[in-house]
Amino acid sequence: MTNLRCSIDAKADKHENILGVVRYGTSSSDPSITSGFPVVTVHSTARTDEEFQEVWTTSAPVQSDRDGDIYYAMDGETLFCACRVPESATYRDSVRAAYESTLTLVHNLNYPNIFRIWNYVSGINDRNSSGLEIYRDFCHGRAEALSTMQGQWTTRLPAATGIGSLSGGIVIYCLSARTGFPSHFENPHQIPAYRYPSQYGPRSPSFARATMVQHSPNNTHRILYLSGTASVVGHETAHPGDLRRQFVTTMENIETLLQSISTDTGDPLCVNQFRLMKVYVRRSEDMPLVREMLRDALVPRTQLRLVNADICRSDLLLEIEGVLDATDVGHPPT
Ligand code: 3EB
Repeated sequence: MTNLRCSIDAKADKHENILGVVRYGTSSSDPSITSGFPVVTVHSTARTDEEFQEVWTTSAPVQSDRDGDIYYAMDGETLFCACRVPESATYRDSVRAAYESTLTLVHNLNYPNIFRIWNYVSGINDRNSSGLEIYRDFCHGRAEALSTMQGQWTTRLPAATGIGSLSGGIVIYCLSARTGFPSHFENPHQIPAYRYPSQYGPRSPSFARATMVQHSPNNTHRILYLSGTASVVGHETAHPGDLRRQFVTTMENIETLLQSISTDTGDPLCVNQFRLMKVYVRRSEDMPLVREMLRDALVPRTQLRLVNADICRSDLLLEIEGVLDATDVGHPPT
């Protein structure tokens, strides 16, 4: 086992073992291998003062390469891979192909347990050339590919984020484990996304609400990857148009989920264990209020970034994802 870590704005120092760097910046560009590690760019902002990067490092030496359009790096236990689906009139076929290639690659490299996926979709709430919302078009192709996974595929779906970006088509990056024993969790107050009714599109979104992974020997280092979480109760949007209430419901969803996972696993989990939190806010004018509400909810060691982005449902104003250290007791540092 190796020690996987994520930091925001850490210098991507080539003396470290870097599995991947995700730049949230002012333009889109193709993924690449740069200085020996994959770099992928999400066009998330028009403002240079809002740029940041997410750096995934590990305790073991890394090998990187590319296979077709997929750029990847691996350390013997964790595989980071990234690709970009170019801007297109419809996405179903190209997204299905990208996901199929990713599934084939993780299988061939023998890192078969995908535990976290991010999808940044430009024009997510716009319509494709057939009049279908781009997010729904994307979900269609994703579900077609993931449903080919062996066994009961819905029980193997990892934590995910599906969110808007400003340009560049669809950027997909994921983390997959050789062992890691990922376990996936659902929120008792939310219908599993893969069972959302057909009013939300031809195929349901394919993800679990959270995934727990063991990143060290003897089960001593467990990390919880929280999917994008929003103000959805059952399958419906709660409090459309009301930012404060959506924030409260989103935090309640996170707390309910953490409580339920605690009961299942015996790991006491709470919001103090967030090491990293990314918060997507639809309207830029809401960002100061969101920042203020979060200040009261978080401990200082949580690395926090707010991103002005469209959310996959046009009535959602905010979405929160993060990484929690499940083996930390969760008390604020003294
Ligand atoms: C929701 O609860 C909000 O399509 O990958 C959250 C996380 C959402 C991931 C995805 C969508 C996705 O349905 C939307």
